[in-house]
Order: sequence, then C-alpha cells, then structure tokens
Amino acid sequence: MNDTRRKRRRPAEPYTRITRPMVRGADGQLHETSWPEALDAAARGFAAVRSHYGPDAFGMFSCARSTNEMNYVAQKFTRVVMGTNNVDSCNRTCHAPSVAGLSAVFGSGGGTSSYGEVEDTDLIVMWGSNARFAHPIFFQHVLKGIRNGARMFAVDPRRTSTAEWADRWLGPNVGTDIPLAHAVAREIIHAGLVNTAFVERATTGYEEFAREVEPWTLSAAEQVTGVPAEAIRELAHAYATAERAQMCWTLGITEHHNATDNVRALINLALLTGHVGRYGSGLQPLRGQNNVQGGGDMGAIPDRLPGFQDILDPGVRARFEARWDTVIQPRQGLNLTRMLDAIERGTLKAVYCIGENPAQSEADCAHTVARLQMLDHLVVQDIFLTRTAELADVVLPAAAAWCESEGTVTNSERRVQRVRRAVPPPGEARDDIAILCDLAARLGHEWRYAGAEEVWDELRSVSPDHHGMTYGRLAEHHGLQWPCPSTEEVGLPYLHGRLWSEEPEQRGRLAPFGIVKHDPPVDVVDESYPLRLTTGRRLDSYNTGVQSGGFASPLRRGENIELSPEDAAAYGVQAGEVVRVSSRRGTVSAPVWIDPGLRPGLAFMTMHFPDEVDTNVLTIEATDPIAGTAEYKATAVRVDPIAAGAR
Ligand SMILES: Nc1nc2c(c(=O)[nH]1)N[C@H]1C(S)=C(S)[C@@H](COP(=O)(O)OP(=O)(O)OC[C@H]3O[C@@H](n4cnc5c(=O)[nH]c(N)nc54)[C@H](O)[C@@H]3O)O[C@H]1N2
Ligand SMILES: Nc1nc2c(c(=O)[nH]1)N[C@H]1C(S)=C(S)[C@@H](COP(=O)(O)OP(=O)(O)OC[C@H]3O[C@@H](n4cnc5c(=O)[nH]c(N)nc54)[C@H](O)[C@@H]3O)O[C@H]1N2
Ligand SMILES: [Mo]
Repeated sequence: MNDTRRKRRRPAEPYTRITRPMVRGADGQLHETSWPEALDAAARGFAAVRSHYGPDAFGMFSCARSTNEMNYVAQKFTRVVMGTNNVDSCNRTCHAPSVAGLSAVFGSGGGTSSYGEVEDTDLIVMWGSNARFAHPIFFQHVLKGIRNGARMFAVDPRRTSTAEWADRWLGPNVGTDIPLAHAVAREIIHAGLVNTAFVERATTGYEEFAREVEPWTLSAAEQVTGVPAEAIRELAHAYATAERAQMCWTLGITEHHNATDNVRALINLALLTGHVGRYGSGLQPLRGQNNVQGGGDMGAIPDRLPGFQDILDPGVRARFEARWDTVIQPRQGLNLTRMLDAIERGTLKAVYCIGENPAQSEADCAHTVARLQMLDHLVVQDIFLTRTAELADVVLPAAAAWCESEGTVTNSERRVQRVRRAVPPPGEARDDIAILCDLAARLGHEWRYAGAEEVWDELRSVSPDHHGMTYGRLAEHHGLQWPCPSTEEVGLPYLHGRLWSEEPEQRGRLAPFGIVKHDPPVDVVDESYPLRLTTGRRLDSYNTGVQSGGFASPLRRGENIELSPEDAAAYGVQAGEVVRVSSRRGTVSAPVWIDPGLRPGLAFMTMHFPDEVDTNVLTIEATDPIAGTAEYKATAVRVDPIAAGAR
C-alpha cells in the first residue's frame, strides 16, 4: 500500500483561489478557458449522461458553506433539470444521524433549544463534543452559563480543551456511549428520579426501555466504558435533579457505524427526565459547517423537499410540482454514501460537486478517489482547486458565499441570518446561483432570478416554516428562528413545548423511547492493530484544510499522530519523531505528539493537513445503516518507528 499519495503541491504552498474556469483537454490536463466554453462542456456532459443512462445516473453534492438560496437552487436543479432526488451534502459525514434520530422522535430534525438558553441553565452536558475548539462562538455562551452558575460535564475519550473547563470529565472508551447512556438511565430509574409526569404525558415505550437498560448496572457499564461507576452515578443524579439541563452532542456521537442509535440513547435521557420542550432544557446537536442546517432545510438532501417536507408525501410533492411545473420522483434519492456506492456499481455516471471535497474528506479516501475516477463526467464548482477538483472534467470558479455573495445561512439554533457581499469575487469567479442558472438554461430551463432575494421569496412561498422571514424582517430582527410561519411572528426559541400540554390533542404525536443496543466499533483492535485511533479537529484549522491551510499561523503545528505518554514510551518513540501509522486500509507517516490527555491505547489525528498526511487513507468506510455516516471516530491502527536507515 502506498505511503501517502502523490504530492501535488509542496506542503508549505497554500491553495490559491481559482479565478478562471477550466476544462480537461485531450492531453488529459485541466486548461483555463472561457465561461461559455466551460458551461457548454459541463452541460453537454450532464445532458449526455441523462439521455444515455436516465436521470438517476446524476448526483449532486451541494455546498454546506454556501447560502440557503444556493442550496435551494441546487436541489431544484437536481429535481427539475436532471429529474432525480440524488442530492446531498456533507451533512452525511457529520450530523445526518442527529437529524434521523431527532426526526424519528419529534418529527423534526432541528436542535430544540437556543444558544442563549445555555446561559440560563443549571447543567450543560457536552457529550462527544469539543466545542471549545469546534464551536467557539457557542462555547462563549457555555462560558457565560458557567459564570452564571451552571455545572458542566464533558463526556469524551480524550481529556480535551472543552473537558478542561468542565466540572466533571467522563472518559469512555471509543464507541461505548450506549452502555454509558443506558447506565445513566438505569440509575435514574432505580434512584426514583424519573420525571413520571412527563414520561406518562409525552412519551411511548417506557416499559420496554426500562427493560432494555436494566442489565446496564453501574459496574457493568464501568467494565465496558472504563468510566468509574461513581462518575456515571454522579452524571445520572446531576442530570435528573437539575431544574434545567442542556444535552449537547456532536461527532463523538454521530461518526459511528451505529450513530443514529447513539443519538437515540441521548434523546432517551431527555425523555426520561423531561429535559426537552421547556425553556433552558433541550437537545443541541451543534452542527458542523456554517450552513449545513440550512442546506438540509432547503431540501438539498435526498428525502426532503424545501422546508424539510417529506418527499414521500403525495400532497407535498403535488404542491412543488405545481410551483415548479415538473414531475418529482415519488421516492427518496441516494444519499452521498450511497451515491459513491452507485458510482462503483456503474449506475451513477455524472456528479456535480459544489463546495465539497470528498476525495479527501470521505473515509477510506483512496477508495473514494478510485470511485470518482470511474465517473463519465465530474463537474466541480469551488473557490479553490481541491483534490476533488483535480479529478474533474470541468472546474467552475465560485464566489465565496460568506463574503462575496448575497443570501442567508441557518445555524444550529435554527436562526436564519443574512450574509452580504462585502468584497467582489476574484478574477472571473461567479456567484454559485448564477452558475447554476446558466447551466439550467443550457439544459432547457430558464430561471430568471434577479438576485438571491427572489430565490428566497420563492422558498418562502413553498416552505411554511420560513414563510414569515422576509429579508427586511431578517435584517430588522438580526435573524429569525424557524418555524416562523407568518410575518407577525419572530420564530420559536425552543421546540416541542407541545409535549408539555395538558390537552392530549395539543400534544400531537408522542415521543417514543429508542430501544437501542451496544454495538462496538467495526474496526477491531487486536494484536496487529493494537491502538484505537480517533480523528477530529483543532481550533486553528478547518476540515480538509483548503480554506485554512493557506494562511500562516504560529498556532498551527501540522499533522501529528498524538499518543499517550505511556504508549510513546512503550513504542520507544520520541515527540517529533516521524513514525509509520498503518490501518487495515493504508499507511501514512506522521510526527509524534505526546498528549497527556490521552489514555494508553488511544491515539488521535486530524484531517486538516492533506499535503503532509492523508489521514482518511486510514479510516474505515463502515457506515450507519440509517444515516450513511462513516465511523471516522474508530479506526484500529499500528504505530511503527521508521528504521534509522529508511528515514
Ligand atoms: N476549528 C474548527 N472548527 C470546526 C471544524 C474544523 O475543522 N475546525 N469543523 C466543523 C465541522 S464540519 C463539524 S461537523 C464540527 C465538529 O465538531 P466536534 O464534533 O466537536 O469535533 P471533533 O473533534 O471531530 O469530535 C469531537 C470529539 O469527539 C470525541 N470522540 C471520539 N470518539 C468518541 C466516542 O466514541 N464517544 C464520545 N463521547 N466522544 C468521542 C473526540 O475525542 C473529539 O474530541 O466542527 C465544526 N467546527
Ligand atoms: N477523518 C475524518 N474525516 C472527516 C471528519 C472527521 O471527523 N474525521 N469529519 C467529516 C465532516 S463532519 C465533514 S463536514 C467533512 C467535511 O468535508 P468537506 O465538506 O468535503 O470539506 P471542506 O474542507 O469543508 O470543504 C468545503 C469546500 O467548500 C469550498 N467552499 C467554501 N465556500 C464556498 C462557496 O461559497 N461556494 C463554493 N462553491 N465552494 C465553497 C471550500 O473551498 C472547500 O473545498 O469531513 C468529514 N471527514
Ligand atoms: Mo461536519
């Protein structure tokens, strides 16, 4: 197996913005060209695939860093111009399990609380979330909450920067969150701390749930999770007796092969204690990219139309068909994971990839690159020449939505906010929506949007949850939270208050407990691969490093394989020494960093520095069957010193 893939740039050489369109020539290289030629080439390829193989041979990867308006147009392009529901985004790699779990319980995938509520709560649980690094703005609210007297528990295998701020740190073994949550639930039940009024009024399936968690005594859970029984007991009592409590989680919960079950296990705790549907108490999956919440809300996912409306509902489809003058396929499309599978099966032939870098961000990325190379037609629209763009037939230079475009984005508290064009895009780079519309026109659909606001007003006309949010009102109120069905309303700060209603008919559909079971990570730690590698983020870098790699930072230390002091000693390796890290899929080399926050047997890497180390060469493609999210958080690896002569 190859030791890191072919290097295209020198590590120190930053990505530079792309300013002219490019088309792959007969010589196999990408060449700069004019916009009309690039758009013609892009459209020609899509038309050819559509006519030879049918609509479902097309797939759209939409951009969670761009605006709501762009995501609305991208999914409309997929459904109306190409005639398929194969549209998705990076939500698949992170919080799709949160959306699946919350939707199954509450009928809606959004976080239930507002950021401000963590300032006014008694207990904050950060479960599998390193918000101090990954959600620094939200973390400011957490710090205010702590200053106001809230206690914080952090649940993370690593003693993270977030854990440093917590009153208590629980460090479970990777992939043991269900036993831990079940033991918390069992302790709450046995200590008589269940909120029986809420359970009886608002939930279903309690008896079966209580039976399911019964074997998870504190000591049984201690054995599997490694968390001392007393610490589990303390978390259970703190959560159940708090007047108000916020359960926040992120990828430590969702990047697992059984992630939707993990999410259900945390939701169960809120149902048991009534910590949902009230001011100050709620469930917060802190979303990843700046507009990943909005992308899903806009229908840039395979199972929902704009306004998170179910594609399987004939009434919903009929309304969109009338509005768009089209026929929508009465079935869910493929999610990103399944689209990649379909490329390998030979049924998906063309991909339009907007602001996504799967060649680097997907688990087992060497496999993903091989799949992308099987496509008949790959169009990449980005602001930088990414690894994925380097594989494309056509590259279209986009304006950066966050500072060069008009539109809106939606954050984890469901707040829709305006973004504005502050600077012009470089060179010939163009707005994502304008590019999409030019391609639609070449494929027979003339959409004449005068600007982002017109797109937004079309969305408002089809999405009841967004109806009351005009651009004028968004500016006036500094953003509004959905649902906001009329221009008289300011949106809901917290969701599911209905579950507390005295009137059965106002409670609506009750919230079911999830009956979920422990299922350890797929990539087994054994004698050949004795270390558990988990991957994640650092404060100073962003995702695949495309946007953060180009700027010098005294903080940034590049990729490392982070080891506990004990393991470094056992392997006889020093800090800074370059070692080989191997998994069952590949090998990379990285310098050692010694982190006393890691326990023996646990290692950590990021995915921020592809030119130094392609971490996803190591990770496993095992995916959650419901959400399609990969188990990035649990890889089995081996660390080998590089023999002096071979260095
Ligand atoms: N600075 C910075 N901020 C970012 C990003 C970035 O790249 N850089 N990316 C953005 C994106 S797209 C996202 S999705 C978010 C992600 O935000 P986070 O989810 O907070 O980030 P991660 O570091 O990936 O993972 C969080 C923690 O999960 C822990 N963990 C690993 N395995 C387990 C487990 O089995 N159980 C539990 N309980 N915990 C576990 C890890 O040790 C890690 O500390 O951040 C967003 N914000
Ligand atoms: N090992 C490991 N791998 C992971 C994860 C992990 O924890 N561990 N986390 C996963 C997660 S949560 C995520 S979200 C993914 C992230 O995976 P990706 O979304 O593939 O990675 P990003 O680096 O965020 O890429 C975003 C792209 O959008 C482009 N872009 C930015 N703004 C705009 C715009 O306005 N318009 C257009 N057209 N393009 C724009 C950027 O240049 C960049 O190329 O990685 C996943 N991969
Ligand atoms: Mo993410």
